[in-house]
Amino acid sequence: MADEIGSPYHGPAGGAATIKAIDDVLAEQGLAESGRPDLLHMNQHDGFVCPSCAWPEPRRHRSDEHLFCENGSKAFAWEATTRRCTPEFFAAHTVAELTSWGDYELELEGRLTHPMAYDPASDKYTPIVWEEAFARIGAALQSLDRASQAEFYTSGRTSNEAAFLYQLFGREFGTNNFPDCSNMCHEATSVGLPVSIGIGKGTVCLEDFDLADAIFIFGQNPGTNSPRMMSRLRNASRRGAVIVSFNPFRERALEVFAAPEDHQEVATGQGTPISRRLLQVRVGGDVAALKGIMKALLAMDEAPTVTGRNRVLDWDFIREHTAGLESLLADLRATSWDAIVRVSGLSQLQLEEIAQFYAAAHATVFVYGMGITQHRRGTETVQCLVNLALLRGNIGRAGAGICPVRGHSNVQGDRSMGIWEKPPADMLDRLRDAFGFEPPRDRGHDTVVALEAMVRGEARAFIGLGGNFATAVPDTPIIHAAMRRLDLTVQVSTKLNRGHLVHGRQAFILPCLGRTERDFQATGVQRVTVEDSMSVVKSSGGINPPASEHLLSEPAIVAGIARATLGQRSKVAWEWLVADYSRIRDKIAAVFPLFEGYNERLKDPDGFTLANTASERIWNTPSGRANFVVFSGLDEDEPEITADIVWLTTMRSHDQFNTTLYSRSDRYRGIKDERMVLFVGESAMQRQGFAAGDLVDVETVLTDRVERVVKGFRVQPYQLPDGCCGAYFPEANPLMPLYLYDAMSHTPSAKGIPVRLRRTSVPAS
Ligand SMILES: Nc1nc2c(c(=O)[nH]1)N[C@H]1C(S)=C(S)[C@@H](COP(=O)(O)OP(=O)(O)OC[C@H]3O[C@@H](n4cnc5c(=O)[nH]c(N)nc54)[C@H](O)[C@@H]3O)O[C@H]1N2
Ligand SMILES: Nc1nc2c(c(=O)[nH]1)N[C@H]1C(S)=C(S)[C@@H](COP(=O)(O)OP(=O)(O)OC[C@H]3O[C@@H](n4cnc5c(=O)[nH]c(N)nc54)[C@H](O)[C@@H]3O)O[C@H]1N2
Ligand SMILES: [Mo]
Repeated sequence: MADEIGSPYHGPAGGAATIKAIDDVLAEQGLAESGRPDLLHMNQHDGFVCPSCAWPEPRRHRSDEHLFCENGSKAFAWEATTRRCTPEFFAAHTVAELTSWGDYELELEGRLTHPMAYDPASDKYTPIVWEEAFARIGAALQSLDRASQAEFYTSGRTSNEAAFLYQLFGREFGTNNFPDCSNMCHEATSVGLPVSIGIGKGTVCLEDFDLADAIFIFGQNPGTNSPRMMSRLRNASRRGAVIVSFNPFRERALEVFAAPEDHQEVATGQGTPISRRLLQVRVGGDVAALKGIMKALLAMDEAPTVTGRNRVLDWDFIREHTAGLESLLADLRATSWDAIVRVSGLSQLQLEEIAQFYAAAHATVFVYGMGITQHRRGTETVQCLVNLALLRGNIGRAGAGICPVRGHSNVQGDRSMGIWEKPPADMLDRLRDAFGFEPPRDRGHDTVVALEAMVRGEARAFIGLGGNFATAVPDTPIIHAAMRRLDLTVQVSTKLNRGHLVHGRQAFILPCLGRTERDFQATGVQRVTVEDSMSVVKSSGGINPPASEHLLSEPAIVAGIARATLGQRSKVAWEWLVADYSRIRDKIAAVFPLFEGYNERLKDPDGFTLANTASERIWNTPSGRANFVVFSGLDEDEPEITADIVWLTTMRSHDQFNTTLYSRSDRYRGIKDERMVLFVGESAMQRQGFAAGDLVDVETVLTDRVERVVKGFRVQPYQLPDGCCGAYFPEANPLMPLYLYDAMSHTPSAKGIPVRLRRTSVPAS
């Protein structure tokens, strides 16, 4: 029985199971023969950048070093698959029928092969030739009353070249409406860090992981979401660095990890312990934990010793480089340990011990992910984390710094290319000078604002450059209804997904090349460029033939739509740019000074690193200093936690990439072939009288009048802090209210949803 409902994972993360998982996914996608040799090209100089996460690879690595991981292999197999989703498939299924399919089944159909247009008479997608698709899309966009009625969404797999052309098109068309996946992800970083340290990106490089004495990991699950980071953590742990993780879930890879390339660890099943402490902070309790550590640190700093004072704050750094310390100290003094303990779910002793680890470490790296950013006060939480770093001067020196782990492999690059609803004036000036048109100056729509415009019926057209917008966003039932009222939906995609089924009056699926495929244009084979989580820009070239002869590259598709929409009035030589991507890069260099000499600098096969002021201790803030920013109060997630409210967090399984499901299992959390699982802590189980395997309905506790219920989750008892539960994204997205977002960054609160649980009224089928 215990096995049927899933059991926790006892071996180390990684190890033999990883090797088997890679073999399994290659075989499933028809790549048993070709897959392994192809994977050797991943992240290598002559090959393609992994289409999965944004974790960087080492510079000047040995050429025989494997630079792929389990989940990168899944992403590769998912794209390089031999399965095809052809016009015959679409002829056999109406959209209404496909809507009843699961997300897993939809993508399993394989690569899209032909451009398709929705035919309302048959409720089916039918093939269309590219030029006609472009012409109809262009006509629909031209028919809008205002350019701002169109939403230009980008997902973070898009190359720099495609992203640059896309923003160029949107702006020449007349709008800054560029909602992107980053708005649901690290926007709190992009908004919070500039106030604190004057730049919206992380300050560390890979080598800092080898020099750090301590590594603190907040709300990030590297064993699943950036597995190549595990080798850094493993090395750090082995040389005695203190790793501390803050996570409501005891994620297996944060406990112990066996490197798949270490034959001994694989053979013995003995991994390397990773976290010295894994603190099961409550969902939304990170600010309280951070304040507790800072409060303990302050007490240590003030404690008299025989030799005078035992200074643990870096006073020289604070005096020379920072502003705002007094307010921070006043806030810490005014915050009681009782409150800290209650909200964090951690004891004073636990937090004091972490403060001691921190004080003993000469250099500390602060890693964080979605557990920090996807909260109602995510931006301020990021800033609170920076406060802790600044107290000991842990920014801008070796082995220390802030490490936001970005999601999609080029999400950071897309922003660098101007996929941004609030473009700086100087960027727009340079865009005008480079192309000779006047770009719009008003603020455009981010994801939340775009969704609101759809719900109000103001938005009329949606174009998605990659991704699965309709599935990834909050309040999915409400948004689906709104998107079905749009005049036009266009999706540039590699695989069939729910976004194609949630369509407007006119709808198009435009299939594109993936990163693993060779990209031929008029002047020959092209390479694209991407920027990783540590601001390293490098080039990527596909190795496989295209999945279908009818595919176009993303830059070619954007250019096709642009030409058809703007016609004679365009000032951009679209075809000329697409014929040779180095021409696009020259234009990028003209618009973005950080990319000066772009093509030249790419000659280094390791790519180049974009300048980062904060890592040089240059603080690009109005005061010219790094700022301590006070987080008022402790509760990241109001309203008050009352007895029957449980905080729901939503996260990824080990077998998914966002809305793409590689399987329905979640190895490290002991879940086999199911997704409608609700992880519930023992105390909540007892209070509610639930037993393992019970079916429950989850209802969002709200302040508006909309009912948000998802029925039929199976209860999985789990070791979690009191008052917390967890479910998978995107199954739980109907529970996530659109209005529940961080006011500063508009990041939806995917990691803090107040819910009530009750036994299911209608048995789930
Ligand atoms: N294989 C794979 N790789 C991926 C992705 C994928 O889906 N699959 N997605 C990519 C993308 S776009 C992104 S943004 C990243 C996401 O990577 P992560 O940031 O790791 O994202 P999540 O899995 O959503 O959640 C991270 C962790 O936060 C914890 N958590 C939840 N709530 C809280 C909280 O309140 N406080 C704290 N401290 N922790 C909390 C969860 O238990 C989980 O371990 O990964 C990228 N890489
Ligand atoms: N509840 C909840 N919601 C969340 C999150 C959460 O943690 N919890 N996380 C949020 C985060 S961090 C993010 S980043 C978003 C993700 O939102 P998105 O980035 O929009 O979603 P993905 O699932 O990554 O997109 C998958 C689709 O991308 C297409 N695709 C894959 N490769 C390519 C390519 O090379 N080119 C093109 N054009 N298309 C391609 C395929 O058709 C595939 O179906 O979701 C957010 N939503
Ligand atoms: Mo993300």
